[in-house]
Amino acid sequence: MTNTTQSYEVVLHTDFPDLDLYASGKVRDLYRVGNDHLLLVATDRISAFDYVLATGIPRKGRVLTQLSLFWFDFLKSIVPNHLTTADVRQYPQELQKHAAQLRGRSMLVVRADMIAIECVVRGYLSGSGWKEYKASGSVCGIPLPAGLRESDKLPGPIFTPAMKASSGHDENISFDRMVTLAGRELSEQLRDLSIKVYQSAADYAETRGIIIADTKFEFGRTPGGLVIADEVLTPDSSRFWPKDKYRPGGPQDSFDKQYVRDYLEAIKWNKQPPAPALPPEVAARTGEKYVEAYTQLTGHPLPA
Ligand code: Q0T
Repeated sequence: MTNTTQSYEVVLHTDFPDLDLYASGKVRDLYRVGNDHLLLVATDRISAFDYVLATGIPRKGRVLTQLSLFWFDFLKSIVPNHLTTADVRQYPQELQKHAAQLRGRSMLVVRADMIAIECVVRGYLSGSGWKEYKASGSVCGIPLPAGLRESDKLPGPIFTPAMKASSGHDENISFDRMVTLAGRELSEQLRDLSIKVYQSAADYAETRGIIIADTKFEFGRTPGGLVIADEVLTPDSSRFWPKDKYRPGGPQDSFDKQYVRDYLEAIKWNKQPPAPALPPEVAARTGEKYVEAYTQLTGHPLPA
């Protein structure tokens, strides 16, 4: 058997000195393009236990971008999105000099007025939802049946909005609180749309052997109306669980970050900055898991 090792350029930081940085997240950078557009660039950065690690994950930015593009297309009859194009040849002239850096990992999107509430949908009981349920029997004010176990499937998907708190962490809020902040009509529209989008994606993913336990959507207003923005239904915005390993009654392994978490636990990192580097084989195997998530969900190899 021949064993070849492909090497990939890993991008930790984008470098576009001539562009205006609009916003920068843990793993993505947004640049202003003209008045009405933004360039969303997914790096190969990875976060674990709330910190961005010192090592990048080969092909991660490409997987997250291509997966978002897959879902935008899959969901287009349910919800309009912010995508203008991901074909670099169609980007404005001023971006062409960066074509090599942008190909596969970027999207040109319409600039939106973002709604400052994260639209979270949960189909399974995990993370902060499980914590809240254990303490109160409900999640974001939604009462749930007694006797549920960690990672159990809920009777139906629930909408559990959240907001960035001053700590930088997300804080779950009740639907009533969302109504106070965003108004009843918009809140009901976002709730109903979020649940429809989750249901349609989760039903599809299950046929491909992946459980989407929960996910977070972000919406914005554009001159053309309400759109789903940001990245959608990626491993960074969702919990993906391999269906064949699903065992309710405890936490589930993460489809994509498990090698990283296991390594960080093994070296007993105290989870305070600076975040450590990863051994090259942990980074490489994690990259393979991201690619596997893409291939399993879409049924296609990751575009070269
Ligand atoms: C946004 C206007 O984390 C974020 O960005 C990090 C790079 C979230 N974020 C999104 C926007 C978008 C999008 N997507 C848009 N289409 N229009 N703002 C800003 N921050």
